[in-house]
Amino acid sequence: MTTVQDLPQIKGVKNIPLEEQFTSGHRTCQGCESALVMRLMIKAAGPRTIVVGSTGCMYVANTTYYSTPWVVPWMHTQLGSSGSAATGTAAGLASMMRKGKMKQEPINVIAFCGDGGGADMGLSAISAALQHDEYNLLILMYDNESYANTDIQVSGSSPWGANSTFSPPGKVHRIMNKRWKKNMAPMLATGHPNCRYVATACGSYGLDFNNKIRRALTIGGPTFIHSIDPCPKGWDYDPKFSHELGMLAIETGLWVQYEIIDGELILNGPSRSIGRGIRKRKPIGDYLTRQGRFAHLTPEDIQYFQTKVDETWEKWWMPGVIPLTMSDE
Ligand SMILES: Cc1ncc(C[n+]2csc(CCOP(=O)(O)OP(=O)(O)O)c2C)c(N)n1
Ligand code: SF4
Ligand SMILES: [Mg+2]
Repeated sequence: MTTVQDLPQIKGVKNIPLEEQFTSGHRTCQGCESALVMRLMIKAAGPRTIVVGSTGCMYVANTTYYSTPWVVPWMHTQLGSSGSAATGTAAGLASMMRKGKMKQEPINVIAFCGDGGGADMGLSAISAALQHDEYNLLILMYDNESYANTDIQVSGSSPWGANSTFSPPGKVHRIMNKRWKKNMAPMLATGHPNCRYVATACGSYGLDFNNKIRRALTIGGPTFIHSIDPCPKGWDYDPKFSHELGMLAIETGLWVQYEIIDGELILNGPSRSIGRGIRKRKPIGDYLTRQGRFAHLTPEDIQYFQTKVDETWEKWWMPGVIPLTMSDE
Protein backbone atom coordinates (compact mmCIF):
# COMPACT_ATOMS: atom_id res chain seq x y z
CA MET A 1 0.00 0.00 0.00
CA THR A 2 1.31 3.49 -0.83
CA THR A 3 1.67 6.08 1.90
CA VAL A 4 -1.02 8.63 2.65
CA GLN A 5 -0.83 12.40 2.82
CA ASP A 6 -0.44 14.29 6.06
CA LEU A 7 -3.91 15.76 6.42
CA PRO A 8 -4.42 16.56 10.10
CA GLN A 9 -7.88 17.01 11.59
CA ILE A 10 -8.95 20.65 11.36
CA LYS A 11 -9.50 22.20 14.77
CA GLY A 12 -12.10 24.98 14.42
CA VAL A 13 -13.47 26.86 11.42
CA LYS A 14 -10.64 29.42 11.55
CA ASN A 15 -8.21 26.68 10.51
CA ILE A 16 -10.13 25.50 7.44
CA PRO A 17 -7.90 26.00 4.34
CA LEU A 18 -8.82 29.16 2.42
CA GLU A 19 -7.86 27.72 -0.97
CA GLU A 20 -10.78 26.55 -3.06
CA GLN A 21 -10.42 23.52 -5.37
CA PHE A 22 -14.07 23.63 -6.52
CA THR A 23 -14.77 27.20 -7.58
CA SER A 24 -17.11 29.08 -9.90
CA GLY A 25 -18.09 27.63 -13.27
CA HIS A 26 -20.65 25.04 -12.29
CA ARG A 27 -24.31 25.11 -13.21
CA THR A 28 -26.01 23.29 -10.40
CA CYS A 29 -29.33 24.64 -9.14
CA GLN A 30 -29.33 27.48 -6.65
CA GLY A 31 -29.03 26.01 -3.14
CA CYS A 32 -27.71 22.65 -4.39
CA GLU A 33 -26.27 20.95 -1.32
CA SER A 34 -24.41 18.38 -3.41
CA ALA A 35 -22.33 21.21 -4.94
CA LEU A 36 -21.46 22.30 -1.40
CA VAL A 37 -20.51 18.70 -0.60
CA MET A 38 -18.08 18.68 -3.57
CA ARG A 39 -16.57 21.93 -2.34
CA LEU A 40 -16.16 20.70 1.23
CA MET A 41 -14.78 17.38 0.06
CA ILE A 42 -12.03 18.80 -2.14
CA LYS A 43 -11.18 21.63 0.22
CA ALA A 44 -10.36 19.04 2.88
CA ALA A 45 -8.48 16.77 0.45
CA GLY A 46 -6.36 19.53 -1.11
CA PRO A 47 -4.67 19.97 -4.48
CA ARG A 48 -2.81 16.64 -4.74
CA THR A 49 -6.03 14.79 -5.44
CA ILE A 50 -7.61 13.08 -8.42
CA VAL A 51 -11.40 13.11 -8.51
CA VAL A 52 -13.40 10.60 -10.49
CA GLY A 53 -17.13 11.15 -10.78
CA SER A 54 -19.94 8.96 -12.01
CA THR A 55 -22.72 10.32 -14.20
CA GLY A 56 -25.32 12.43 -12.44
CA CYS A 57 -25.86 16.06 -11.45
CA MET A 58 -22.35 16.38 -10.09
CA TYR A 59 -20.91 15.29 -13.40
CA VAL A 60 -23.28 16.97 -15.83
CA ALA A 61 -23.76 20.32 -14.11
CA ASN A 62 -20.09 20.53 -13.16
CA THR A 63 -18.65 20.01 -16.62
CA THR A 64 -20.81 21.86 -19.07
CA TYR A 65 -18.86 22.17 -22.31
CA TYR A 66 -15.71 24.24 -21.87
CA SER A 67 -16.34 25.16 -18.25
CA THR A 68 -15.72 23.42 -14.96
CA PRO A 69 -15.33 24.42 -11.32
CA TRP A 70 -12.72 21.69 -10.67
CA VAL A 71 -9.22 22.97 -10.02
CA VAL A 72 -7.86 19.44 -9.49
CA PRO A 73 -7.61 16.73 -12.18
CA TRP A 74 -11.06 15.32 -12.76
CA MET A 75 -12.48 12.49 -14.85
CA HIS A 76 -15.99 11.28 -15.62
CA THR A 77 -16.83 7.62 -15.29
CA GLN A 78 -19.85 5.54 -16.19
CA LEU A 79 -22.91 5.73 -13.90
CA GLY A 80 -22.41 2.45 -12.05
CA SER A 81 -18.65 2.39 -11.91
CA SER A 82 -17.39 4.73 -9.19
CA GLY A 83 -15.95 1.69 -7.37
CA SER A 84 -14.09 0.24 -10.33
CA ALA A 85 -12.91 3.68 -11.49
CA ALA A 86 -11.52 4.40 -8.02
CA THR A 87 -9.72 1.06 -7.86
CA GLY A 88 -8.39 1.44 -11.41
CA THR A 89 -7.12 4.97 -10.75
CA ALA A 90 -5.38 3.95 -7.52
CA ALA A 91 -3.90 0.86 -9.20
CA GLY A 92 -2.74 2.92 -12.19
CA LEU A 93 -0.99 5.44 -9.96
CA ALA A 94 0.69 2.66 -7.97
CA SER A 95 1.87 0.99 -11.16
CA MET A 96 3.25 4.22 -12.69
CA MET A 97 5.13 4.97 -9.49
CA ARG A 98 6.46 1.41 -9.22
CA LYS A 99 7.78 1.61 -12.78
CA GLY A 100 9.41 4.99 -12.10
CA LYS A 101 7.17 6.78 -14.59
CA MET A 102 5.88 9.07 -11.87
CA LYS A 103 7.43 10.59 -8.79
CA GLN A 104 6.67 8.56 -5.64
CA GLU A 105 4.15 10.63 -3.70
CA PRO A 106 0.81 10.02 -2.02
CA ILE A 107 -2.01 11.22 -4.26
CA ASN A 108 -5.57 11.13 -2.94
CA VAL A 109 -8.04 9.20 -5.07
CA ILE A 110 -11.67 10.11 -4.54
CA ALA A 111 -14.57 8.73 -6.55
CA PHE A 112 -18.01 10.18 -6.04
CA CYS A 113 -21.35 8.79 -7.09
CA GLY A 114 -24.97 9.72 -6.57
CA ASP A 115 -27.47 7.48 -4.81
CA GLY A 116 -28.67 6.07 -8.14
CA GLY A 117 -25.12 5.38 -9.28
CA GLY A 118 -23.96 4.13 -5.87
CA ALA A 119 -26.77 2.61 -3.83
CA ASP A 120 -28.42 1.04 -6.89
CA MET A 121 -26.38 0.63 -10.05
CA GLY A 122 -22.82 0.65 -8.73
CA LEU A 123 -23.22 -1.29 -5.50
CA SER A 124 -21.21 -4.29 -6.65
CA ALA A 125 -18.31 -2.17 -7.89
CA ILE A 126 -18.20 -0.28 -4.59
CA SER A 127 -18.22 -3.59 -2.74
CA ALA A 128 -15.27 -4.81 -4.82
CA ALA A 129 -13.35 -1.58 -4.20
CA LEU A 130 -13.82 -1.91 -0.44
CA GLN A 131 -12.27 -5.39 -0.55
CA HIS A 132 -8.98 -4.12 -2.04
CA ASP A 133 -7.06 -2.99 0.99
CA GLU A 134 -3.87 -2.55 -1.03
CA TYR A 135 -5.24 0.73 -2.41
CA ASN A 136 -5.95 4.02 -0.65
CA LEU A 137 -9.16 5.48 -1.97
CA LEU A 138 -12.38 7.14 -0.88
CA ILE A 139 -15.83 6.65 -2.35
CA LEU A 140 -18.21 9.48 -1.51
CA MET A 141 -21.88 8.81 -2.20
CA TYR A 142 -23.75 12.11 -2.37
CA ASP A 143 -27.37 11.29 -1.76
CA ASN A 144 -30.04 13.65 -3.06
CA GLU A 145 -32.54 10.79 -2.77
CA SER A 146 -33.41 10.47 -6.44
CA TYR A 147 -32.00 10.07 -9.91
CA ALA A 148 -31.99 13.86 -10.01
CA ASN A 149 -30.13 14.61 -13.21
CA THR A 150 -32.68 12.80 -15.37
CA ASP A 151 -35.58 14.62 -13.68
CA ILE A 152 -36.07 13.11 -10.25
CA GLN A 153 -36.82 9.42 -10.63
CA VAL A 154 -37.18 7.27 -7.53
CA SER A 155 -34.01 5.45 -6.38
CA GLY A 156 -33.32 2.84 -3.72
CA SER A 157 -32.40 5.79 -1.53
CA SER A 158 -35.64 7.74 -1.99
CA PRO A 159 -37.73 8.00 1.16
CA TRP A 160 -41.09 6.34 1.68
CA GLY A 161 -43.96 8.30 0.16
CA ALA A 162 -41.84 10.85 -1.73
CA ASN A 163 -43.33 12.29 -4.89
CA SER A 164 -41.04 11.79 -7.89
CA THR A 165 -41.52 11.46 -11.63
CA PHE A 166 -41.69 7.66 -11.09
CA SER A 167 -43.89 7.87 -7.98
CA PRO A 168 -46.44 10.64 -8.54
CA PRO A 169 -49.34 10.52 -6.06
CA GLY A 170 -52.70 9.81 -7.68
CA LYS A 171 -56.34 9.64 -6.61
CA VAL A 172 -56.31 5.86 -6.27
CA HIS A 173 -52.77 5.37 -5.00
CA ARG A 174 -51.54 8.25 -2.86
CA ILE A 175 -48.29 6.55 -1.79
CA MET A 176 -46.43 5.27 -4.80
CA ASN A 177 -42.97 4.71 -3.35
CA LYS A 178 -43.54 2.16 -0.59
CA ARG A 179 -39.88 1.20 -0.10
CA TRP A 180 -37.87 2.30 2.89
CA LYS A 181 -34.51 3.92 2.16
CA LYS A 182 -31.52 1.59 1.75
CA ASN A 183 -29.20 1.58 4.73
CA MET A 184 -25.94 1.93 2.82
CA ALA A 185 -23.25 2.80 5.35
CA PRO A 186 -23.94 -0.05 7.80
CA MET A 187 -24.40 -2.49 4.92
CA LEU A 188 -20.93 -1.64 3.63
CA ALA A 189 -19.30 -1.40 7.06
CA THR A 190 -20.51 -4.77 8.30
CA GLY A 191 -19.95 -6.54 5.00
CA HIS A 192 -16.38 -5.46 4.25
CA PRO A 193 -13.85 -6.47 6.88
CA ASN A 194 -10.96 -4.86 4.94
CA CYS A 195 -12.57 -1.42 5.05
CA ARG A 196 -11.33 0.57 8.05
CA TYR A 197 -13.52 3.63 7.73
CA VAL A 198 -17.18 4.23 6.91
CA ALA A 199 -19.04 7.41 7.84
CA THR A 200 -22.23 9.33 7.27
CA ALA A 201 -22.13 13.09 6.80
CA CYS A 202 -24.14 16.19 5.96
CA GLY A 203 -23.03 19.45 4.32
CA SER A 204 -24.89 21.43 7.00
CA TYR A 205 -22.03 20.47 9.35
CA GLY A 206 -19.11 21.70 7.26
CA LEU A 207 -16.18 21.23 9.63
CA ASP A 208 -17.37 17.76 10.57
CA PHE A 209 -17.60 17.00 6.86
CA ASN A 210 -14.05 18.25 6.19
CA ASN A 211 -12.67 16.14 9.02
CA LYS A 212 -14.47 12.98 7.95
CA ILE A 213 -12.96 13.37 4.48
CA ARG A 214 -9.52 13.76 6.03
CA ARG A 215 -9.94 10.73 8.28
CA ALA A 216 -11.08 8.65 5.31
CA LEU A 217 -8.06 9.73 3.25
CA THR A 218 -5.47 9.18 5.97
CA ILE A 219 -6.54 5.94 7.64
CA GLY A 220 -5.27 3.81 4.74
CA GLY A 221 -7.10 1.44 2.42
CA PRO A 222 -10.50 1.86 0.79
CA THR A 223 -13.09 3.98 2.63
CA PHE A 224 -16.68 5.10 2.16
CA ILE A 225 -18.72 8.17 3.13
CA HIS A 226 -22.45 8.59 2.60
CA SER A 227 -23.77 12.17 2.71
CA ILE A 228 -27.37 13.34 2.79
CA ASP A 229 -27.82 16.28 0.41
CA PRO A 230 -30.99 18.38 0.34
CA CYS A 231 -31.91 19.07 -3.29
CA PRO A 232 -34.22 22.07 -3.83
CA LYS A 233 -35.43 20.79 -7.18
CA GLY A 234 -36.18 17.19 -6.23
CA TRP A 235 -37.34 17.87 -2.69
CA ASP A 236 -39.28 20.96 -3.77
CA TYR A 237 -38.50 23.78 -1.35
CA ASP A 238 -37.06 27.29 -1.47
CA PRO A 239 -33.28 26.96 -2.08
CA LYS A 240 -32.47 29.10 0.93
CA PHE A 241 -33.57 26.27 3.24
CA SER A 242 -31.04 23.62 2.18
CA HIS A 243 -28.87 24.09 5.24
CA GLU A 244 -31.86 24.00 7.60
CA LEU A 245 -33.29 20.86 6.00
CA GLY A 246 -29.98 19.06 6.40
CA MET A 247 -30.03 19.91 10.10
CA LEU A 248 -33.67 18.86 10.44
CA ALA A 249 -32.94 15.46 8.87
CA ILE A 250 -30.55 14.86 11.76
CA GLU A 251 -32.50 16.60 14.52
CA THR A 252 -35.56 14.47 13.75
CA GLY A 253 -33.42 11.31 13.96
CA LEU A 254 -34.15 10.33 10.38
CA TRP A 255 -30.50 10.72 9.37
CA VAL A 256 -27.85 9.58 11.82
CA GLN A 257 -24.34 11.08 11.89
CA TYR A 258 -21.54 8.66 12.73
CA GLU A 259 -18.15 7.20 11.93
CA ILE A 260 -17.24 3.53 12.01
CA ILE A 261 -13.49 3.31 12.60
CA ASP A 262 -11.97 -0.17 12.63
CA GLY A 263 -15.35 -1.62 13.51
CA GLU A 264 -16.12 0.83 16.30
CA LEU A 265 -19.18 3.04 15.91
CA ILE A 266 -18.99 6.65 17.12
CA LEU A 267 -22.12 8.78 16.91
CA ASN A 268 -21.42 12.46 16.45
CA GLY A 269 -23.14 15.85 16.37
CA PRO A 270 -26.82 15.95 17.38
CA SER A 271 -27.05 12.18 16.77
CA ARG A 272 -24.70 11.58 19.67
CA SER A 273 -26.91 13.59 22.08
CA ILE A 274 -29.99 11.81 20.75
CA GLY A 275 -28.31 8.43 21.17
CA ARG A 276 -27.33 9.25 24.74
CA GLY A 277 -30.84 10.39 25.59
CA ILE A 278 -29.68 13.97 26.29
CA ARG A 279 -31.60 15.46 23.40
CA LYS A 280 -35.14 14.73 22.19
CA ARG A 281 -35.75 14.09 18.54
CA LYS A 282 -37.85 16.74 16.77
CA PRO A 283 -41.13 15.44 15.26
CA ILE A 284 -40.64 14.12 11.74
CA GLY A 285 -43.49 16.37 10.54
CA ASP A 286 -41.14 19.36 11.10
CA TYR A 287 -39.02 17.95 8.28
CA LEU A 288 -41.63 16.43 5.97
CA THR A 289 -44.00 19.39 5.83
CA ARG A 290 -41.21 21.69 4.66
CA GLN A 291 -40.88 19.79 1.36
CA GLY A 292 -43.22 19.72 -1.61
CA ARG A 293 -42.37 16.09 -2.35
CA PHE A 294 -44.32 15.14 0.79
CA ALA A 295 -47.17 17.65 0.31
CA HIS A 296 -49.68 14.86 -0.40
CA LEU A 297 -49.05 13.03 2.89
CA THR A 298 -52.03 12.94 5.27
CA PRO A 299 -51.59 13.30 9.07
CA GLU A 300 -51.89 9.47 9.23
CA ASP A 301 -49.04 9.10 6.73
CA ILE A 302 -46.87 11.43 8.79
CA GLN A 303 -47.72 9.42 11.90
CA TYR A 304 -46.74 6.22 10.08
CA PHE A 305 -43.43 7.83 9.11
CA GLN A 306 -42.89 8.87 12.72
CA THR A 307 -43.56 5.31 13.92
CA LYS A 308 -40.95 3.98 11.50
CA VAL A 309 -38.33 6.50 12.69
CA ASP A 310 -39.18 5.70 16.34
CA GLU A 311 -38.65 2.01 15.58
CA THR A 312 -35.11 2.65 14.35
CA TRP A 313 -34.23 4.26 17.70
CA GLU A 314 -36.27 2.09 20.02
CA LYS A 315 -36.21 -1.39 18.48
CA TRP A 316 -33.05 -1.72 16.40
CA TRP A 317 -30.10 -3.64 17.76
CA MET A 318 -27.88 -0.59 17.25
CA PRO A 319 -30.27 2.40 17.53
CA GLY A 320 -30.58 4.32 14.28
CA VAL A 321 -27.90 2.18 12.61
CA ILE A 322 -28.35 -1.61 12.51
CA PRO A 323 -31.90 -2.90 11.94
CA LEU A 324 -31.55 -6.28 13.62
CA THR A 325 -33.26 -7.61 16.68
CA MET A 326 -32.30 -10.71 18.67
CA SER A 327 -34.81 -13.55 18.75
CA ASP A 328 -35.85 -14.72 22.25
CA GLU A 329 -35.55 -18.35 21.18
C1 LIG B 1 -25.97 3.16 -17.71
C2 LIG B 1 -26.72 4.44 -17.70
N1 LIG B 1 -28.06 4.45 -17.50
C3 LIG B 1 -28.74 5.61 -17.46
C4 LIG B 1 -28.06 6.81 -17.63
C5 LIG B 1 -28.85 8.10 -17.60
N2 LIG B 1 -28.55 8.88 -16.40
C6 LIG B 1 -27.64 9.86 -16.39
S1 LIG B 1 -27.50 10.65 -14.93
C7 LIG B 1 -28.70 9.65 -14.26
C8 LIG B 1 -29.16 9.86 -12.84
C9 LIG B 1 -28.16 9.41 -11.82
O1 LIG B 1 -28.71 9.52 -10.53
P1 LIG B 1 -27.75 9.64 -9.29
O2 LIG B 1 -26.65 8.68 -9.37
O3 LIG B 1 -28.58 9.58 -8.05
O4 LIG B 1 -27.11 11.10 -9.46
P2 LIG B 1 -27.92 12.51 -9.45
O5 LIG B 1 -28.32 12.75 -10.87
O6 LIG B 1 -29.06 12.36 -8.54
O7 LIG B 1 -26.92 13.50 -8.99
C10 LIG B 1 -29.18 8.72 -15.20
C11 LIG B 1 -30.23 7.71 -14.95
C12 LIG B 1 -26.66 6.76 -17.83
N3 LIG B 1 -25.94 7.88 -17.97
N4 LIG B 1 -26.02 5.58 -17.86
S1 SF4 C 1 -31.36 18.71 -9.23
FE1 SF4 C 1 -30.73 18.71 -7.06
S2 SF4 C 1 -28.73 17.68 -6.97
FE2 SF4 C 1 -29.14 18.24 -9.14
S3 SF4 C 1 -28.11 20.22 -9.41
FE3 SF4 C 1 -30.25 20.64 -8.85
S4 SF4 C 1 -30.25 20.85 -6.59
FE4 SF4 C 1 -28.32 19.86 -7.20
MG1 LIG D 1 -29.28 11.14 -6.85
